[in-house]
Amino acid sequence: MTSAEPAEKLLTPVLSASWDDERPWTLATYRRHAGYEGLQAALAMPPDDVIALVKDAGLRGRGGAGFPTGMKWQFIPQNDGKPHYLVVNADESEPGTCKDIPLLFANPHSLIEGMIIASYAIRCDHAFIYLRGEVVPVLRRLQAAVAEAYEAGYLGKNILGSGIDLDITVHAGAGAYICGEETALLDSLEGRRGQPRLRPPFPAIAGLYACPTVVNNVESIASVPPILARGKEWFKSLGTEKSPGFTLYSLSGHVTNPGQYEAPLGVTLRQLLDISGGVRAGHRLKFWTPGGSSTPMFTDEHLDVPLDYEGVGAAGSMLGTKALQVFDETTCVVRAVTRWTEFYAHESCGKCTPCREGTYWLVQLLRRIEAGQGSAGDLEKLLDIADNINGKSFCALGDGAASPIVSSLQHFRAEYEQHLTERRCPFDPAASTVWA
Ligand code: L3W
Ligand code: SF4
Repeated sequence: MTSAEPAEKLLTPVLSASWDDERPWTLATYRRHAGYEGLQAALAMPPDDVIALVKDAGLRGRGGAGFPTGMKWQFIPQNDGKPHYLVVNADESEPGTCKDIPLLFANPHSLIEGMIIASYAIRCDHAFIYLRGEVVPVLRRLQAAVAEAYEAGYLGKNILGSGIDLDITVHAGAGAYICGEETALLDSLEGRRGQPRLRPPFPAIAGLYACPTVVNNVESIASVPPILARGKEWFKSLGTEKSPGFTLYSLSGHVTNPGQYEAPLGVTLRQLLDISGGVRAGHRLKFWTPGGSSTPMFTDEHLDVPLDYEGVGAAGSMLGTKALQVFDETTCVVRAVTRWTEFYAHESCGKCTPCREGTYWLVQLLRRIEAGQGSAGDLEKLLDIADNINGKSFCALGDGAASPIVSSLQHFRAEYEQHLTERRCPFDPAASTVWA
C-alpha cells in the first residue's frame, strides 16, 4: 500500500460491508453477505484446529492491548472438568472510542457468529456479552439478534445438528468505565462491585466464577468468522507481517467526515484523512490520539506513522482502540487534557492510592492552570504526580490517566507556560474561573 494508490482502494470493508444495506442488522441481510458460513467451516473442523487457524492467521485483540487471540484461546486448560466461559467485552467507554457500538448496532450477527465459533473452539456452552448499559437501543438490537439466532438453530441445543450446545446471555452494565477492565468486568458480571482483581491468575485460568474464561473485545470476536470463511492466507494478505488483517479506525473531532473507516492495519492518519476529506476546512491538525485518550498523543509530525501495533509503539504511543481523535489549532491542549483527566478522576474505582489520590490532584492543578491561576512549579508537580501514578497503579486506568499529561507536556509545554505567564487561557481569555 503506497500513498500513490487511490485513497478509496485502501478501504477494506468486511465487518462494515453491509452497513449501508437496508436493515443490515437482520439475519436475512447477514446471510446475504455470507453470514454463518464461517461457522459451517468451523464445525467441520476439530476445535483445536479452529484455535490453530485463528492463531496462525495472527489475529490480535482489538480491545486495546493487541494480545494474540488464538494464543489466549489456547491458554484455556482442556479436560479440567470445569465449565469454560467466553465473555465479550462490549463495555466500550474509552474517550474517543466508538467502534464496537456501531458494529453491534449495524451487524450484531457478526459478533454472535464469532461467539459460537470461539465457544466451540474453547469448549464453552455458556457465553456472555457485557454491554455498556447506557446504550439501550443497542441492548435491544442485540437481544433481538440473539433471539433470531436461537430461532434459526444457531444457538441453543444441538446447533445445526452438530451436537454442540451454546447459550448466550446479554448483560447490561451500569455505566462504570472501570468495568471495561477485564477482571472488574468479571466481578461486575458476578454481581459484585466492579473493581480490578490481582493478575495472575489471568482469566484464562481463573475467570468467571473462578473457571477458565476467555475475555475478548467485540471487534476481535466479530473478526473471526471471515477468517474461517476466507482462510488465514487471505487475512494475512491484509495489514502488516506482525499486525495482519483489517480493522475499524474511528475518526472523530475536527475532521470533515467523522466515522468508521475499515482498512488494513498499517495505514496512516494521512491516508485516512485523504479518504475522509481531511481536517475541517480552513484549519490544520494540531494533535491527535492514535487509540483513545489513554494513548500518548501525536502531532502533525506523526501523520505518516503506520497505524499498527509496532508502528505506533515505535513512535512512542499505543494503537489502543484505534480511536483517532483529531484536534485542530483552535483547541487548547490544556483544556482537552483537563477534560480527559476529569473523566479518569471520576471513573477511578478508588482501589489503589496512586490513581485515586493522584487523579484528584491532577484535576485540581489542571483546572487552575487552564483558568490562568497556576503557579510556577505547577508543571513539575503535574509530572511528579503523573510519575507517581504511571506503573505504580493497580490497573491500566492509572497509566491511561497519566499518559495525556506527560505527552501533552512533551509536545506543548510552551502552551502550558503561556497559561502561567499570561495568567489566562490564550484560547479563551474569558475563562478565568476555576471550574467547580
Ligand atoms: C493469560 C498471560 N492471559 C496477558 C491476557 C489478559 C488480557 C490480554 C491483554 O488492557 C489496554 C490497556 C488500556 N496468560 C497473559 C494473558 N493475558 N498475559 O491478554 O492483557 P493486557 O494486560 O496487556 O491488557 P488489558 O488489561 O486487556 C487493555 C488500553 O488497552 N486502551 C483502552 C481500552 C479501552 C477500551 C474500551 O473502551 N473498550 O477497551 C487504550 O489504549 O489502557 O492498556 O485479556 O488477560 N500470561
Ligand atoms: Fe482502581 Fe485506578 Fe487503581 Fe485501577 S488504577 S484499581 S481504576 S484506583
